[in-house]
Amino acid sequence: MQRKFEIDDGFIADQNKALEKWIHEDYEHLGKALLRRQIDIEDLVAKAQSFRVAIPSWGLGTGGTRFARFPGAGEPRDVYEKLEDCATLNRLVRSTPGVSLHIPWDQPEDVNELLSFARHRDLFFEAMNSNTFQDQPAQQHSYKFGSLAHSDPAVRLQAIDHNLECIELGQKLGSKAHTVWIGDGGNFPGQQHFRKTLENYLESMRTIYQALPNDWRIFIEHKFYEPAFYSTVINDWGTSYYCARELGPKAACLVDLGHHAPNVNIEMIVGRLIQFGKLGGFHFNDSKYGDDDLDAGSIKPFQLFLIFNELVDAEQSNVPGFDPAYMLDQSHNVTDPIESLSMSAIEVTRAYIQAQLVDRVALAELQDNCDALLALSTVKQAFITDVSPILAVARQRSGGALDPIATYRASGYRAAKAEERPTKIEATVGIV
Ligand code: AOS
Ligand code: ZN
Ligand code: ZN
Repeated sequence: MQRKFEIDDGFIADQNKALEKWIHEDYEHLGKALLRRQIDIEDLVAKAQSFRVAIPSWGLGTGGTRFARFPGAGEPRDVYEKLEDCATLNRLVRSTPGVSLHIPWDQPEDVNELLSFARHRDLFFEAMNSNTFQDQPAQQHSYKFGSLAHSDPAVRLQAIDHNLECIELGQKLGSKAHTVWIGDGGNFPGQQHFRKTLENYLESMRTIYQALPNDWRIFIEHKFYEPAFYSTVINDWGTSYYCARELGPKAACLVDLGHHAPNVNIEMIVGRLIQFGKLGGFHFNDSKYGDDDLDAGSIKPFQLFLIFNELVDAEQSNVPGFDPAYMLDQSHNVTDPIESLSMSAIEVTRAYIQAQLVDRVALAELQDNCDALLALSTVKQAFITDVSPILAVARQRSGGALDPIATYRASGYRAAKAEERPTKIEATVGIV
């Protein structure tokens, strides 16, 4: 077999040498500043080192829009090449060993081969994802008018079976969760009966839930529009919460940051789901208008921080059953996916570490005393603290890069992959 190009640990260590002095100087300075706030910087490094966010297999390729897709040279052509890129990403940032697969896009011919391919690269499999929003070749029934919520029981059955196959495959791969996002909905008023379609969905999900192993969780991902433009069956967190409750303890809600109406207070939804014991996980990304699937923290970093403020608060107060799955869900149209995913992994970790800086004892007192201004500034103080040296040192101590993007570019990885992976001509456009 042809030897594939890899970024090795030695190369990363060499690249780190040039930056080490300055970063460690900044780290020392930050350590002193944090000590004045009774915060031990070493604790934060340990937290950053243990933070994990899973990579969506579909995020490794160039996404595209409804209008066009501009394939990037050297992009992965199959699940193995996606895993190669995931391994590279994880080598650089050391916080992304989990991969979330999408079936049938990533359907392996040989499950054991895929498993050992991943293990050899220190990767493992996070939540499985089903796909009943697209028709596949040779599929008996079309999902044009829905899947799990379709009016025709035969279509529903086909969609149920597909989800069961995903769970079965996931069990072989060591996954412990299944995410269900459906495209079901209507484009026009009157097209769908709201109550009937939700009842159909629930009936289908009950069958899937019954097949779920006891140590698994099923995540319900809501979305308020697209591909249906008038109504969606699982449109918001309220509907998602209702369904998760109806199904049982293994079902929980997944929050994709791009799946809410503009200006919705997402951190508050997160707080509510924590309180109700139904926060299953996240698809982190960012957006300006809709489900833009932009890099995490690129548009609204304060929102990302406020979400983590809720998560860290729950973590520190030991909320029973609190164990959300963190995943990215992005689509890259104009950037190299490995670079964008590195940035996002770093930004999500940044928000997590910044949220650790909130003085929660002081905040609780300010809240009790109705001191709105100082409560805000307590939260803001954490957000404006530049924790970059903590993130860099954490990566370095785990064997990763002080500057992942510079190291990646210096390695020539993408150019090497362009040689190894001659592009397939693809006419497809768009990814959701
Ligand atoms: C769709 O908008 C959702 O975000 C899903 O998570 C979807 O499965 C994923 O984006 C892959 O297409
Ligand atoms: Zn998503
Ligand atoms: Zn989405």
